[in-house]
Parts: sequence; C-alpha cells; structure tokens
Amino acid sequence: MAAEEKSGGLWRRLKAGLARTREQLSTGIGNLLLGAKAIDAEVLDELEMALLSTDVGMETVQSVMEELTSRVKRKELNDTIALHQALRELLRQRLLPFERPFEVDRSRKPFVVFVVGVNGAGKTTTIGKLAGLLKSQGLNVMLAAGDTFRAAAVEQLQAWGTRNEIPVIAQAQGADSASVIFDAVQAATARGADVVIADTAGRLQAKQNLMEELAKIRRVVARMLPDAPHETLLVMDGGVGQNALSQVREFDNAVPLTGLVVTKLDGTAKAGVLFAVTQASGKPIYFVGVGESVDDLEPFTADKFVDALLPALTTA
Ligand SMILES: Nc1nc2c(ncn2[C@@H]2O[C@H](COP(=O)(O)OP(=O)(O)O)[C@@H](O)[C@H]2O)c(=O)[nH]1
Ligand SMILES: [Mg+2]
Repeated sequence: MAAEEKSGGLWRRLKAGLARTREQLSTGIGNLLLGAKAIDAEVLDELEMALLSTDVGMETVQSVMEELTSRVKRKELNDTIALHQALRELLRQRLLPFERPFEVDRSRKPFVVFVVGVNGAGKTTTIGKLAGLLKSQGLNVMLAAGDTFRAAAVEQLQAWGTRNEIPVIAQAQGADSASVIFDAVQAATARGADVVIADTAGRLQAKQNLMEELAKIRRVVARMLPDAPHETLLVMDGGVGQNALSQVREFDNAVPLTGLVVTKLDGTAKAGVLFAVTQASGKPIYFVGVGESVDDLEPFTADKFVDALLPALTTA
C-alpha cells in the first residue's frame, strides 16, 4: 500500500516534470491529437519536426519516420489516432533496451558507486536523492566528498548527509580527491557499511586534468577493492542538447560508465535527448531527475517515460 502510494507519487512527479517537453510535442503534433483524420504528408512532416524540436535526434527520428511512413503506405495505419498509437509503441521500443533497475549487490560490501559529470549537471543533488532512496531500502549508506575543488561542494554534500542522517567522509578543500574517496571506502569497510557513493569534481583547470583525476581515483580505490567501483554513473543535465553526446563519450573514456542519470527534465522542453544519448552511447539510464527535492529521482522505465511524454489518447 505504502509502496503503491509512493510509486503513484513518483509517477505524478515524472508527469509534471515532463510537462514542458510534452507541451512542445503536442504543439507540434496538433493534427495527431485532434481525433481520427487522414494521414497526409503534412501530418508526417509536422510529426518529424515536433520530434526533432524536443532533441530526439536525427537517427531515431529518421528510423521512426521511415517505419511509420512504410506502414502508412501499406495501409496499416489509416488515421491519426492509429499513427499516434504506433508512434508511442515505436518510441517505447527504442528506449526499452536502455531501462535497467539500479540494484545494489549486497554481497559486494561496500558497494562502491562513483558519480561523475560536468559542473552543475546535478551530481551532488542526485547523490543526495540516491542516498535517501537506498537508505529507505534499508541499506547503510556513506558519502565521500570527492569534489574537493570547491569548499561549497563539500558543504553541499554534508547538508545532504545531515538531511538523510548518513555519514559523509570529507577533507578540506583542495585535498586529494582520490585519497578522500579511498578513506571513505576504508571507513565503510571498517564500519560494515553497505554502500559508498562518491562525489567527484566536474571542473578542474583543464579537461585533461579532470579525466586524469577520475582515472586516478579509480586506480587508487581498486588497490583496496579490486572490483570497485561497482557502478559509475554519469549525471547529465537533460537540457544541454546534443552536447550530452560528447559528455558521455569523454567520461566513458576516462572511467568506463555503467549507466546514466539525466537530470532537470522538469526544466526543459527537450527531454527527447534521452533517445539520442542512449542510441549514441548504448548506456542504460538508471534514473531521471525531475526536481530538486529528495523524492525527485525516478527510476527510468521506457513505459512511464513515453506515457508521460506522449499520453495515450483517451477515446471520449
Ligand atoms: N529543477 C531541477 N534542478 C536540479 C535537478 N538536479 C539538480 N538540480 C539543481 O541544479 C543545480 C546544480 O546541481 P548540483 O547537484 O550542485 O550539480 P553538480 O555541480 O553536478 O554537483 C542545483 O541548483 C540543483 O538544485 C533536477 O532534477 N531538477
Ligand atoms: Mg557538486
């Protein structure tokens, strides 16, 4: 019952969060939503433009449009209601391979999660939310303040630690990030904690330094726990457009990424970027962020995402 209420609440948050993208789409595909009408070239053009305007990306849009057009030619789709339904299903299929639940392997103790991404992407906030979620599942969580580049970053993580009532391992600003995270893993081992989530810096003097630092953190932690990190999450701002593609590529080169978290979907009309980024990287999406509070982290599922983006038409 409580779990059901919780998931109902999450669904409402996702739906509200995706409002801007949904509006953007429905403005572009007005003809699809008006009811059963014949499908003509104009309808198909409008649809293509609407998808592109939400950053779905050329590759996905082309393959979806080709499929729809050939079904229209074969008379399998006869009106805009059927077209709408087919579009929903095609979009769902495109995302389905990239949904994967985030699961902590309790036999790996501590289970180590690295969180990486550019400055401002939402790393620290996502860590706060994720820590709250894992704690609610009965896990013993510790945080590592690995973004030692700015004092404010350490304080921000500590605030999340206080809010969630979980320990944060930190050193002074300017400390070596790898040593902070190493300390945290050691402390977690000593205390028998289940999970360590490590924050990292998003900006150093040069991109090269950042990537080298991440690789170093990985090496240092692996000295103690050879199979760590067990997950490396790239947090990215859903509003950055096609820039997201180069972010995945660069971070994946530095520390092989195991999954993505796309944040700030509540603030953008371009949540279609999830299609582009999964298509280009092959990485699963564990969560989407739809706000700044602890409950605004939604496990990603293709079904719910497409439902929120392009709700089924109700036959009234
Ligand atoms: N609206 C919204 N804001 C977010 C979300 N995630 C993070 N933020 C905000 O984005 C800003 C940067 O987040 P932060 O976690 O500090 O990014 P970091 O530099 O990657 O650690 C903060 O003001 C957060 O409150 C989200 O899902 N939705
Ligand atoms: Mg931060």
